Amino acid sequence: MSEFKTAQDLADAVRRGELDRRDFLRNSLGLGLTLSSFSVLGLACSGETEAPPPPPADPAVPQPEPELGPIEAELHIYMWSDYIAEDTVPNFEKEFNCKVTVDTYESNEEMIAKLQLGGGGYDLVCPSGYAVTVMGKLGLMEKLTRKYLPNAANIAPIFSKTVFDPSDEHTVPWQWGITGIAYRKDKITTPPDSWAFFLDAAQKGKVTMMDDMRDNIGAWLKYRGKSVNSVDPADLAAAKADAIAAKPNLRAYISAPVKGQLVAGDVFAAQLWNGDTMQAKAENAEIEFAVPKEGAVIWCDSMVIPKGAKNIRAAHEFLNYVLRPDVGAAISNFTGYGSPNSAATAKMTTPVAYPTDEQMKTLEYQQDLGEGTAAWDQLWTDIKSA
Ligand code: N2P
Repeated sequence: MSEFKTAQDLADAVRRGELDRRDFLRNSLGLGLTLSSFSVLGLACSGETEAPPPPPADPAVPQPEPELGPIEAELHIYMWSDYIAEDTVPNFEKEFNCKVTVDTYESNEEMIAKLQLGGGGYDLVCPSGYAVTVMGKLGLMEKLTRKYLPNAANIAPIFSKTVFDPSDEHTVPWQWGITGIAYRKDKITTPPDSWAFFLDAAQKGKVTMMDDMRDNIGAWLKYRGKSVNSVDPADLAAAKADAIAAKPNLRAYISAPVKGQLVAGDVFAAQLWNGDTMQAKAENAEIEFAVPKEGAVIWCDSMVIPKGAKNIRAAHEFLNYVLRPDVGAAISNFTGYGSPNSAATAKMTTPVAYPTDEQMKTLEYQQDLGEGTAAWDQLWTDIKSA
């Protein structure tokens, strides 16, 4: 017999904690309840009657990806300047009925600092490889939902499963390039073939180097045959001495915006990326690009969704859109950089060829400096204030 008239009364008593396990079972049997009735009433069943727990998810078996919901009406992008074709955004806005804003930055450090301050409300940002590692450590990235990126099949294998994103969880590669020297061949008799060019007082006031800690100090490390990722105090001291020795010759520390000064002839040579150099050359055919014999930085920038982004579906649609062969080709035709998208490269008028193994011997990808970052930050402050 049961002290309770109905199964619901019994369930309520259990929820109030008024019954121990023996009383619960006795009363349930008295009411003629079966095992399945317990779950209908929302009661857990314990002891001999307990069902085995579900097996833990096997990490080797991919879990289903989340549904993202419909595309939002807006998208906010934060990226390097002059890094997208003029019609990429307007065409996307029209096709997807989504309003896009694009803000620009001139260095990875500037972008990361803004995200760390919680600023911007951005849905996509464009870090270089080492900066993806930094962003990962700082918890600044959302995971991609790859089922919304079918066009990722167009990405060349060399730009997939990279050291900075081994499972392709966070990044879609954007453009790759090299940091070398842009120069006016009509103003400089011998093409610059060494970073020593910036130490030559004959260039005083007519040359610039980049306002970018990694590229600038990296160049001086290369000059002395060291890695662009060195954190060795002796290597850094030598780089500092060279950077300070070059400083009286420099008109400014300036990155992408130097293009106008090269075109106008106010600057004869500038440390610059290859693609930006090609953009300047499109306006003045006297501009050429050189890679110093000691070597240089090669990089690949990627798009990632920053933590807390609001327009996640729109971000995925934009990434999938730029991965179309014709859209990717138009972007690289404008920027002058290499496309990591093989289907896009095949459609380009003058594709930028990835360096040969021989050329790669002097080129180097940047890595996160880890605990050495503080020493580099200090070095850069010392150089700029010297
Ligand atoms: C954009 C160049 C960005 C390249 N103008 C930096 N990795």
